[in-house]
Amino acid sequence: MNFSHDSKLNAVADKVERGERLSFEDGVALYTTDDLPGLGKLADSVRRRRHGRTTYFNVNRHLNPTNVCYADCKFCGFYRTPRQPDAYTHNIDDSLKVAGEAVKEGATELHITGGLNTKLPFSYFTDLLSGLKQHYPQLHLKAFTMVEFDHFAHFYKMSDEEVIQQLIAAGLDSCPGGGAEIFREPTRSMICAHKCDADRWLELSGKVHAAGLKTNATMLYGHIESIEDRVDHLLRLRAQQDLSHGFQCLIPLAFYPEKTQLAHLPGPSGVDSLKTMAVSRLLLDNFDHIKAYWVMLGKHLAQVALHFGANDIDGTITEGGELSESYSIEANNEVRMSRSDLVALIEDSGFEAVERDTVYNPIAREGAPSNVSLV
Ligand code: V47
Repeated sequence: MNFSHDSKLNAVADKVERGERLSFEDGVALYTTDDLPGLGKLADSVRRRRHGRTTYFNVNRHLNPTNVCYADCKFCGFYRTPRQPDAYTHNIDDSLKVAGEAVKEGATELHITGGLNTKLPFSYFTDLLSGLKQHYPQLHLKAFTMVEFDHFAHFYKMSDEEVIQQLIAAGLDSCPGGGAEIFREPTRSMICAHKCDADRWLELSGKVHAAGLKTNATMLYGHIESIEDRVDHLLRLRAQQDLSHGFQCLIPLAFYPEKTQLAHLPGPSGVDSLKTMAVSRLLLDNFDHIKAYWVMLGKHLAQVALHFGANDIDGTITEGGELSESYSIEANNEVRMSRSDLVALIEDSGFEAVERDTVYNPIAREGAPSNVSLV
């Protein structure tokens, strides 16, 4: 193929065309190319081969039962220590209220994650899930990261399998992709020393997949990590997916420095975010979906990201969420899009908007095809 002035990009493009798996060196070559449109075109060709013009979104809501956390991650502006005045833990009734509002708004998914809070018994989490399931059986409960699973197993002295089975019995349907951050050391220990390490995060993902649930994966980029850290991260995810096949999508998360211990850093540029989207699409040949998370990218860059390999834009979110309660890249903390806002955003960038459930089944709303706005 000869569509780029960058000979290294041309060489990778040839491999992509032949359907060959890309290497670590290919990942670095993609990241370091100065041919941004060429990189985007290559990722877009893969995206269109897999998904055509379809871009998925969902109607969801985030619920963070507690912001109390001992992990002290340098990139996090959400967590509080128990004595801080704005530390909180919702009781189950508060959470049920949030779920009730979400259902009224047409949500199909509740995305639940929270801090590692040593004041709560394990029954808090099973009661939360079973209460939600009992009152709102129509809501898919996408809950708890592999870091929370690790905390549950250690803190409540249970085996991983017991944790997984008890949460499933209580109503867990799938898991979000948080806590992956950057796998490679020493970077991981520099930004989140008190979280489980990469091998453990991947091991738990494999165990959840073996129990029959889908999970997501994330990569937090644009802080202190190197290009090599990012490529390593993506290839470890790819290797785990070869083993356990349960990851649905990757969400590259653009670091937002404000109100964190890394507030002196600038965060990633737009070009960096677009490159990350494209490299993720190209390296993760065994992941179906790449998500452009509009909350952290901003609505406008998320639109462009759809041309750089992403085929999903996440959901309506509504207020709340560990990435939105305290801050958002969006001006004046407006972390909410209606269903029709999302459809318009996707269509404006030249794609067909398809509402999905959490596990990527298209949803047809009563009286309207899945790509027609109701709100
Ligand atoms: O693990 C924390 C990241 C993650 C910041 O699975 C930050 O569908 C940017 O995983 N700037 C949690 N990012 C959120 C998450 C997620 C989000 C949306 C969809 C899904 C999904 C998962 O948020 C954390 C961390 O990587 N994060 N602080 C920050 N300052």
